[in-house]
Amino acid sequence: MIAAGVPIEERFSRPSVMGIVNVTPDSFSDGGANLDPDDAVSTARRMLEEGAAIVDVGGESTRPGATAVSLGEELRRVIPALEGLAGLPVSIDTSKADVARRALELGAELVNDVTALRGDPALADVVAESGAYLCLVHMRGTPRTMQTDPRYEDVVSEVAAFLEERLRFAVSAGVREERICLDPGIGFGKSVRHNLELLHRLGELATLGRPLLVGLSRKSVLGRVAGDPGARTGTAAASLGAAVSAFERGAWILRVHDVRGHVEALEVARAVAAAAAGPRSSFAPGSRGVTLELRGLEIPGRHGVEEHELEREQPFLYDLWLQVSDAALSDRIEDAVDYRAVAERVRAVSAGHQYSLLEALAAAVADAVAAEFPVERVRVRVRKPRARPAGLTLEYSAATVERAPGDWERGSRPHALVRSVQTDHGQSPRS
Ligand code: HH2
Repeated sequence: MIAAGVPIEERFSRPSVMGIVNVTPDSFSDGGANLDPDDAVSTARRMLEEGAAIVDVGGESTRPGATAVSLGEELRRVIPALEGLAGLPVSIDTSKADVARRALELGAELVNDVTALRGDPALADVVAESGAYLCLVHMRGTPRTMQTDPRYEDVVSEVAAFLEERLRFAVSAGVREERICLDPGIGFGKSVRHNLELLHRLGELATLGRPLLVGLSRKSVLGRVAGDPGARTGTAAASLGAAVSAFERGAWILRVHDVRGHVEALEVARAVAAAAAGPRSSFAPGSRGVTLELRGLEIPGRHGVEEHELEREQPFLYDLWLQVSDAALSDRIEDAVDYRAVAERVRAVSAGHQYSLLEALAAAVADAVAAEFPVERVRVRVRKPRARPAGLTLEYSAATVERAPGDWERGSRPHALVRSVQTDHGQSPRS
């Protein structure tokens, strides 16, 4: 089931729903409901019919206070369900390498690890070797202890620093960055206030540059906000409100129990966002045609706001995604977009003007490609790899712009993304 080479943001359109199937006796909300593999399989199939993009099968509860289950017991729970779901889009919610390995062999395409590769030293290799998608989750402590007086100086920057460190770790272990999503871990070692603040400032986590998966569904924070200080769960209605709020703040995938309601609520939220923003991305599964990629096209240029940048060339890296129509599948270069001509056009745009802003440079390239090549849509990312703003170390700064032919006349605007800022003190200031 693993879609080779497709970045996670192309595999899952935004927003996507992940249905929760806990093959456990003790999960905080659906414990026992899907312990029988036949029940798990029919719940999962129903969720997929209702519009879930994937179902997350788990054999170990991670609710506060839960005790760990043995490898044998976890395998006994999930394997029959995974066998019954062969050929369908499945994620495995586990921290154990052996469970993940078996699940991937049975067709799972994503490993959802609430320990963010800290639980089992062998898991990183299993994910890297399989090419599976990976979700890295923030958790303070272990499920048994995590809700005992959790404290943070600034929960958002601490969660961001943790996720950034785990992202680097996963990449250094061989997992491709484009296959990873990040999750703030709602309820994993956080008070009600921490959870709400994380949700409110979710956009700051989006600056890490990876899609965000968020699990709020039926969690106790919702019941507590609704007025019951001892609540262990929240309602389905509260979950929908929270999911829409998370989507509006940047969430990409929502992990939920009540699929149909979430799909409907998020569809409305998506339509509202699309109406506000004008023409939007159609780089999504299900869109017709083919996406061509040119990655890391290096062209030196004199762009920037500092004087030395205008005087001396520095490298700029261009990534282009070109959505072309089925007509380009005739296997004749005359019908297709010729990479060489596109690369030459990018070089000419760069040479033709000195741009102060990466956004302007990316927009100029995107406008030129959308106007002059037979594309349905183009996304251009321009990266400046060696910038050192105010003495800080920056892995790169980048601007991403999408255009369809004629978009610029309708006034669509570029958006910029600045990622992985590290000070000399190793902290991560976020804008
Ligand atoms: N929450 C739970 C379990 N897995 N995975 C991700 N990525 N994000 C989450 O927020 C998350 C998760 C806990 O919820 P649930 O699976 O419903 O309950 P339990 O752990 O008791 O089985």
